Amino acid sequence: MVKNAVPRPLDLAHHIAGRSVGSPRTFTSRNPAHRDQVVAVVARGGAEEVNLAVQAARSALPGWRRTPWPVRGEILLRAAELLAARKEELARLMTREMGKVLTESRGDVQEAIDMGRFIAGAGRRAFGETVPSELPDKWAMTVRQPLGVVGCITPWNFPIAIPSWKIFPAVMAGNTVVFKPAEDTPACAMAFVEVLEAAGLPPGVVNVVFGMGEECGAEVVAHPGVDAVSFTGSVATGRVVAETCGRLLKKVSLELGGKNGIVVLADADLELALDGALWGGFGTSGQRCTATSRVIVERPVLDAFTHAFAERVAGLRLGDGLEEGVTVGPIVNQRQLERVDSYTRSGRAEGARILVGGEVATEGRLAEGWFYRPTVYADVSPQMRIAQEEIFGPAVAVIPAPDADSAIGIANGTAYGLSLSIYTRDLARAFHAMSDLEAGIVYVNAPTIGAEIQLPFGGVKQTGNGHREAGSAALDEFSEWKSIYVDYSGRLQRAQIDTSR
Ligand code: UN1
Repeated sequence: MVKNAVPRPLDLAHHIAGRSVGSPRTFTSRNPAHRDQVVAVVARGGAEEVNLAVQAARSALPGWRRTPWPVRGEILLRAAELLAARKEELARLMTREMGKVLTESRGDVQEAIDMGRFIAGAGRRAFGETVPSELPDKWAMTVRQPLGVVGCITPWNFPIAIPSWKIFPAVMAGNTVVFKPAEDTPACAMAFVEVLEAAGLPPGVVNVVFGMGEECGAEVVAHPGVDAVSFTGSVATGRVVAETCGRLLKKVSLELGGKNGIVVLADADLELALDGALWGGFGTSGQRCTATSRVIVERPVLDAFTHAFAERVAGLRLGDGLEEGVTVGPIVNQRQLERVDSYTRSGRAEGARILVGGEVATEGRLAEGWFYRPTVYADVSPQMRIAQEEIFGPAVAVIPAPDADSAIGIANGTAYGLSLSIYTRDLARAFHAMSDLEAGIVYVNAPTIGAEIQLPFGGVKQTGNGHREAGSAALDEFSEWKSIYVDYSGRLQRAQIDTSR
């Protein structure tokens, strides 16, 4: 093969009970840096394929939940090691399929490796409680139980890491899975499931159905054979998922949008804050739930910060993420590109100044893809739409704050609460912020992105519905507690009654 030749498009069928299942209709996954390059031609599933996948997951359930936890853990550990062995290949596929620069794609695969290694340990550490009973000769304890068949619906922005947050703990806890990945990243999803099966996961434990949200994802959510749903995506879709699950009384965990912000106080190390805002705002082209899309700057340092920030942003290099030296990749698709641009128009109309960027980039080979120039909005007031709504692109709003307290107020003043950060050298201020910032994740002197899998991930307010993924919360999402009492006294003992004095 010629070096750098474009690989042939993959042909992707659904993966049900370990076998390929096609659909009459297909869709394509494209390289966002060169939209004429088709990465995969993919089966487009609906109710029928979802039904097959649910049946396969239900059939696999009794055997899988009886498989001992440590045995399940060993399979997951092997999967993590296989991911590590294939890291470079998977990272390249990811950059081709959704555009993030290669170093970040490697990080995405690494996050899945970390998650696999972490959760595999639960095989021998899935502790319950043993608590003394109030009655003699009676035993009281808890054990974790699987939920049953879990529907996992995942986004395109972390196409291997986010499936790993869900699927690793779901199968660790003894559930079987119907996996509906985002339509922009089917090849990454399939590669992840191939790794799981190569590691020894029995067929039918994880089944993949490809398709569109309304046609396919909605069927997974509503299917009576799906016991619980884990969804990461937009607030609008999350609401629909929650409504359906509410009606059907299914356990549902939602990880939705963010409007994350960095607070820069006057005493901050400005260089450090600039580095943080640049990485937090423009890493993954701003397409992270955790992306820094606001920087709230205390007046005394506003001009110095804004000027230096705009200069650094202008120096970022747009391009194909596989190319050396490129720091910002494309936007995942045309719809998202238009969405980002519509926010620039909105910002302008509301009186923000566009310091750099603010347009689609089309020079040279950039015209082949969906590229948006890294953008800084200045003079942004907290009520503007660009300061309130999730943009999910390479655009950061700089918002002036008269003092430290109002900066915290502005940071908290959105409907979301995923990730917030503060840059300050003042220890007391940092500790106050740790308590006062309304977010599931808080950073001090670090940007809003870069969560590690050993701590719980998730947010407050409209970012979710109170669940967390990964960390010590990983199994909670995918298991239920069963409280068990064993009375070996040989007589009827009445709790609360025979004990009362
Ligand atoms: C996401 O954008 O949905 O904390 C996940 C981070 C990454 C995960 C982001 N580790 O930025």
